[in-house]
Amino acid sequence: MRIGMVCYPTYGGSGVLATELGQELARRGHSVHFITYAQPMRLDRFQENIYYHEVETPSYPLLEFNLYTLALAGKILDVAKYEQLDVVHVHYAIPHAISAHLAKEIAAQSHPFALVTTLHGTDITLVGMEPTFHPLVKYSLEKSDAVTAVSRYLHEKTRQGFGSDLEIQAIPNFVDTSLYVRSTNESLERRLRCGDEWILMHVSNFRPVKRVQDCIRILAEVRTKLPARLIFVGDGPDRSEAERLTRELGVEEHVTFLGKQSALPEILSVADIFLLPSQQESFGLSALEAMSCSVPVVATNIGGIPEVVKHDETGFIAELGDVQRMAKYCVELLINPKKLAAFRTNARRRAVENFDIAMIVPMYEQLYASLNVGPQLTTNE
Ligand code: GMT
Repeated sequence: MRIGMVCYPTYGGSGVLATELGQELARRGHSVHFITYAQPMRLDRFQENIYYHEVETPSYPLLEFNLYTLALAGKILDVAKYEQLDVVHVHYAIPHAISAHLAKEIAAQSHPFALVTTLHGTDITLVGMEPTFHPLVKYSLEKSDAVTAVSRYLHEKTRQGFGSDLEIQAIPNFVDTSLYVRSTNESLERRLRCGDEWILMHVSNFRPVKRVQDCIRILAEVRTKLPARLIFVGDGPDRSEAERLTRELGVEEHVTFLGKQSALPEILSVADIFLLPSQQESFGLSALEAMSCSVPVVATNIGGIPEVVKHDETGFIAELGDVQRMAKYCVELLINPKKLAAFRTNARRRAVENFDIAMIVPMYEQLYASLNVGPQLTTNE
């Protein structure tokens, strides 16, 4: 099949997921055309069957505001026509689903394609609920040929917020468990771990919903019992406040900010516990990637997290903001080597058995095939 993949390239899990999906579809022989405003973060090597089309937004003195939504529609139209796309698969509804719908309408007679929209989280739970956007999102979901959500939680939330008659398929996020696997890297270990400190880790884009400050409070609490270090991977709006809080709590010597990094499996392999104290999380892809590297997760009982992290088995789940309890769970694991080892094994097993890329990507292939598009339609043109 010829698939157009539309996503946010640089920021967050929806772009990561779209890129990994596109790469796996390309390995399976499909042609995948990424259509977005910058090179997707994890699309950093040449791969057969992968193409990238950059969306450029024209500027003109009259156009005070960026017209990305329209520029994207125009680009989708162009790629659909010249690359004869069978499917355009958009990730994160706003504004991608609207742009793709507009392109689909214009292309309806000359080069029809199917539109698949995958919902990731705040496109439904936060931004999509804005009164200005809500009717647009609802309309674009109704007009998509298929809508998927990355968890059962998000599936339910979407039906509650946008209509119980909407047909939505829950297809969980996935991880390449052959890439995300625990490895030993002694020099990295030496650089990241100081002495006998346990390592807590958090990976995110530091948006307020991630509550990175809670990670620091958890560290401070754990340190009253055990030597521990917190390693942050990623960057974003709350980083400065996080740095300030480390100083306020007197733990600045025990917190490392690595910033944005691409060698995630190696870095995750150094962690003893992954922290995800989020306020909103439709799935928690970063937790899954950690679990795949045999790292147990301590997280909040929020959104789709319990679908990923099994309480008292692959990690622990606590109420939002309950820093004391999350710290207690960390200590409980760290002082009990047998339990920590068992949780590590369970975490890895859960990732492999339930969320491996080889199990989930065929679900998308089946979905595309069910839309009656593909080579059999294009041969008559
Ligand atoms: O919805 C967002 O806030 C953005 C989105 C993203 O692109 O980072 O994150 C969501 O999608 C991820 C991939 O499906 C999920 O793992 C995250 O849980 C989800 N984030 C939220 O729901 C806050």
